[in-house]
Amino acid sequence: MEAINYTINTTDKETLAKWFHLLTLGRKLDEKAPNYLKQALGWSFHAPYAGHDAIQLAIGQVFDRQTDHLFLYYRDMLSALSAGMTTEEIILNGLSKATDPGTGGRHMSNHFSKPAWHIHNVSSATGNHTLHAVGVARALKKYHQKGVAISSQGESSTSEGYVFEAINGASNEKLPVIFVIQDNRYGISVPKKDQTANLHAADNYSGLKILESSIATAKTCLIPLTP
Ligand SMILES: Cc1ncc(C[n+]2csc(CCOP(=O)(O)OP(=O)(O)O)c2C)c(N)n1
Ligand SMILES: [Mg+2]
Repeated sequence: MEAINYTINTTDKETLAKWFHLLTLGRKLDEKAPNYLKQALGWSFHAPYAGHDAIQLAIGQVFDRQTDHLFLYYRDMLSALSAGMTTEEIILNGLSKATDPGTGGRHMSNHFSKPAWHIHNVSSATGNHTLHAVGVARALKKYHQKGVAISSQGESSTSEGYVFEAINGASNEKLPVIFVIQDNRYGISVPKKDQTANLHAADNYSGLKILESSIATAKTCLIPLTP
């Protein structure tokens, strides 16, 4: 995966228009989703992504559905749209319809998935899909496949023991996996300082070997938000 530095001056208008479309479309759906919930039409819960826009746009844009594997968390609505899922597909999941491309309406809302495109179903145990991503990355390496696994989560879920298992295992076996940690300073209602030892959750893993570049990536993914 190539690192490219985009600026407003060097990015072509077509690309900027595509991103602007995704950013505005995503916010519309982010605001609409809780109304389905209030109208009792579905959407078992909604955790808005507003404020996570930049990193989520980027996650979807770097994802290559031919080679990569994407593991999103419940707040990743724009990541799903940016990766190419349609609003209709997301609403079909939210309203538990049989034509939901992920699970045929069996999973909770905001469990964004489309297995045909390698956007995988994840567990509702928060952060647990880090292990799934590492497993897929292990297979990519073993069978000499191109591509990477991209796993996304919030900062507080990195406190879970299985997240350590995943990151430690990926480090030990040098696996092609990117852990994106979206830091909004809260684990739902718990402030970050009560949940994680370091200011940047990624720093809790800084002793692991060969992880420097991943941690740098995670740090650039940290976005300051005003609560
Ligand atoms: C194992 C487990 N424990 C608790 C929960 C309930 N829960 C869901 S999200 C969440 C907080 C996660 O915070 P963070 O990882 O920072 O993500 P954010 O919602 O802030 O983006 C909790 C405690 C859960 N889903 N799974
Ligand atoms: Mg958080």
